[in-house]
Amino acid sequence: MGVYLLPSPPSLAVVFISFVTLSVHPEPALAITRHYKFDVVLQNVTRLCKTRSKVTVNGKFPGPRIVAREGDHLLIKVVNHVQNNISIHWHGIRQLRSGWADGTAYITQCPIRTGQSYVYNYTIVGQRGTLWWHAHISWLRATLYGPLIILPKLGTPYPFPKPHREVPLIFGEWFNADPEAIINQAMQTGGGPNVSDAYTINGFPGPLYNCLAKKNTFMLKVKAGETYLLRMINAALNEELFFSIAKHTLTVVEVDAVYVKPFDTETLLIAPGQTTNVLLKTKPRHPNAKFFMSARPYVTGQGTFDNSTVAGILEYEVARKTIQSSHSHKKLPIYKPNLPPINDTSFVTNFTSKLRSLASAEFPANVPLKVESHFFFTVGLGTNPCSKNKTCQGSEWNKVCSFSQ
Ligand SMILES: [Cu+2]
Repeated sequence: MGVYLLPSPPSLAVVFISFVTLSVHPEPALAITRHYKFDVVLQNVTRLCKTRSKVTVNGKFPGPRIVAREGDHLLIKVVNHVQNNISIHWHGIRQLRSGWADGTAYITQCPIRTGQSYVYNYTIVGQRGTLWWHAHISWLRATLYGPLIILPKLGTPYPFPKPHREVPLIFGEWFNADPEAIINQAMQTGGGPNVSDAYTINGFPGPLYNCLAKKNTFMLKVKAGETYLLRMINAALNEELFFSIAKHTLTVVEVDAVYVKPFDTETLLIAPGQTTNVLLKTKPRHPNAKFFMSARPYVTGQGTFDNSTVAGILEYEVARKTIQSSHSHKKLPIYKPNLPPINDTSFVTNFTSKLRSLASAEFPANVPLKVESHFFFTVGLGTNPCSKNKTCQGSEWNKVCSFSQ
């Protein structure tokens, strides 16, 4: 059972360091340098009642979170203790004048080899919100991922009510098999890769899968009458996901580390790689019920995919004085949300059309209003003919070889 809460910012250490910086320089320079160390190691992880050795950062699944402020400088030392080549990508960071720290293997850097290390060195410029980090080589991102949280500059409030607590919610996929073996097989046959065995929330598949172990479900404990900021990240490998919390409304306030015009929704859609911050206002009084927080894929194409539902549980804390009362142990009912049908494109179109810039004085929408050039985009899927005497599994028995745009 995982309870996963962010400490309320700012931490004392940050305040202290910033104060020292402030008193040395005549100009207020509130940014600081933050150091992290990522040891990439194998770790036994038990999910779906099965224990598997997985590639992790610091033995954690999902990996540790990075918390920084806008303007801060990050120094992250990644040490590779496993047999795979590794690189870590800082998803969504603009990397202004630090492209070599982007972490895309064979594009901006050679991967880190076994026994070697690399220090990612970059400054967060003009960005604040929820991003994430993940391995950027082969399918190692199946288990190597974690939140990258950028708080506003010290003393700068959010453009929405200050939440009581902040909670990262990361969606992922769990494979009982070794994800590297799955993608290697797909590369050889030219077919689609085998699908995952479960989706996860903060690494946990939840009670709808065939494993009733208590440690299989993410629990979020909340107080009545408070506002929570859920920092949602879709770290699933390929699937877009619908998400909803039974009998609760979510207010979308930020997408991909950009503030948006707040809007209320019962359900949201989050694409792989995307992040979405929502405010969750809890019920004014203890509801004597628990609530599923569920996600399942939105799919319209052909091909196989994991058609299952992950659920975490939203649970209200009981006030101290009622804990000893006789009915505190009674079984509470659990409500489940109604998610849209798997191919509900009209829901998706309606939802995405609600995403609008905040367009405030502080965060204006300075976009070009005059169209000067028109572009024609095409999207295609390439196939190679299957070589003689070989069996291929791509469309029309060819090998799927590329995706082009
Ligand atoms: Cu990415």
